[in-house]
Amino acid sequence: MYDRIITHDDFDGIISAALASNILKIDRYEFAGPRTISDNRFPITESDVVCDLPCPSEVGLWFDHHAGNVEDLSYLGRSPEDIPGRFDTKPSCARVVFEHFTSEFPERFTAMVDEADRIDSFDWHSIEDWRAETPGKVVDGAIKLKSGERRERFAFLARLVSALRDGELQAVSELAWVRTRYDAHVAEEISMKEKIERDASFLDMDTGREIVILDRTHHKNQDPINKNLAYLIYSEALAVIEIKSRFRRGIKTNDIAFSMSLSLNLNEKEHGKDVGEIMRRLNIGDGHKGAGAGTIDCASKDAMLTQKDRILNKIFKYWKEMPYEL
Ligand SMILES: [Mn+2]
Repeated sequence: MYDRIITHDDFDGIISAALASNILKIDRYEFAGPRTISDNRFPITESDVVCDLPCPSEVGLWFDHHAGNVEDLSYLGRSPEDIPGRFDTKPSCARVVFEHFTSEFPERFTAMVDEADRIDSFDWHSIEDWRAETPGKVVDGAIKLKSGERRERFAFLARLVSALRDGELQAVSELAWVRTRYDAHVAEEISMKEKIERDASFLDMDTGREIVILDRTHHKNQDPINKNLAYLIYSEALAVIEIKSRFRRGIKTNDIAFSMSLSLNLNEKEHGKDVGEIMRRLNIGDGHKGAGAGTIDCASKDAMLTQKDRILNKIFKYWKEMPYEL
């Protein structure tokens, strides 16, 4: 009935595919990011199962947990009830697939779904907890590896789905072909950390060094970094802001993007800091309590430099108005 699984190319997508593959006996997999699906760049038919991605116009089964995707459907006059499969606002799509077929899964899938919940919702108690090496995080790191060819990565992901469909998460995390990619990912993080160290600063008025600022706008090529790695250098900081130039067709523009997130160490506290609220007050973007982003278009480089300072000063002002302890 269904002959192909199309899934998000992240940990949650991979676990979702392993679950669906186990139950539906499908062994053809394709991987995509959300934009590829919403831009209709990937032909999908009624014989496809789609996981952890926006809902295509035609689909066999659709499994997802992103509230934003249901909102997009509603603009088209569609609702999840009319689409075969299941939608639920769970911490992971893997959880949605698991609950849909629940009693039919072998016990070993429980650990995978628990890990998908934590990894997909970034649900860590502290920085230490986030950094602790677990089987799930080894597999996640192997998926996140940036270097290498696309084709090679997709072949790895397909092999990974099959391995997780048939074996324990722990055993899969110990396979040499998984471990090699994980080790390369760890090396990439070390070089990201060095880049972060070079770009990091604090505002003059931020005497308590609460917000790490990673200004990457002076770089010609802004290779991706994981801004959370800043907490490994500034473990006492409460938030990180990354500022990047926006590119259009490979060309750097004067438009800039801010992304901000709270330290995981704040998860242990009752506090009033809210990044989404800061972005909304600035009227440049949106987000939730723990993370948010915004963009601002600038007519010239001078305008960009002025706006950047203005926005940073305002962020700091709004930040200080929010209580640290409730
Ligand atoms: Mn997901």
